Amino acid sequence: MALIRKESGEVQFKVVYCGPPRGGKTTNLQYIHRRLDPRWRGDMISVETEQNRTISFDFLPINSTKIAGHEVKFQLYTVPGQRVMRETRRSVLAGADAVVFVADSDPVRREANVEALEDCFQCLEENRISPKSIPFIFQFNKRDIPGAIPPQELDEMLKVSKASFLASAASGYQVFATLDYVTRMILKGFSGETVRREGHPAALAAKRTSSERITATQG
Ligand SMILES: Nc1nc2c(ncn2[C@@H]2O[C@H](COP(=O)(O)OP(=O)(O)OP(=O)(O)O)[C@@H](O)[C@H]2O)c(=O)[nH]1
Ligand SMILES: [Mg+2]
Repeated sequence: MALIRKESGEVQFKVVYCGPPRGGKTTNLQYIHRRLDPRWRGDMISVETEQNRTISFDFLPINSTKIAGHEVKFQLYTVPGQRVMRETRRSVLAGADAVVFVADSDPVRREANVEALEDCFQCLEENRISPKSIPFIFQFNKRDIPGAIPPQELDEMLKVSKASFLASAASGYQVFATLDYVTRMILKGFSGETVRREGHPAALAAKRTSSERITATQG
């Protein structure tokens, strides 16, 4: 649920990237961090093992513009995909305003996708969040893999009835499109009206990326 800071009028929304182990959740946030101008984002915090596995979560705060007099911030989180990290997944999903489910298009990951989706739904319900009550967006990642699972099959397997994003997070393809969409869905629900495209940092970054005027930023 959106956190509204009364003193500053700031509104924070929590977006959680879920999905099977090694599906590309962290890669999504790393790309956003690299490409977004530091004025629009904070530092990324990751807790990893030596093998780059997320053992706790990744966290990346990004800023938006003022909406209806409120300073809007999005807090992006990833859950750790490993089966044994379920308790952490449940904690990270507490208070989620939206979920991006990063499915793995690798043909050998069919079962892992289904298992992760069921786990994600259960974790939300244990936090008293109905998956239908929040924006729940599907990103089919790793489309660059030879023999990638056809999108229609992923739709059926994961019972996806809405639009999904075909992405390659490793190259950044559709990473900002996914983020842009999910933040718009949140804001639509919040303000009751569609946000003007010009004022939205994710949209701005995506525009710059497509015209190749953005340069990678570190920090
Ligand atoms: N080929 C390909 N590889 C990718 C893509 N996205 C991510 N990867 C690779 O997949 C591996 C796992 O990516 P991560 O982002 O760490 O996956 P994760 O979902 O955060 O994994 P956990 O934290 O263990 O749950 C890494 O080696 C990435 O480079 C993609 O679009 N295509
Ligand atoms: Mg990770």
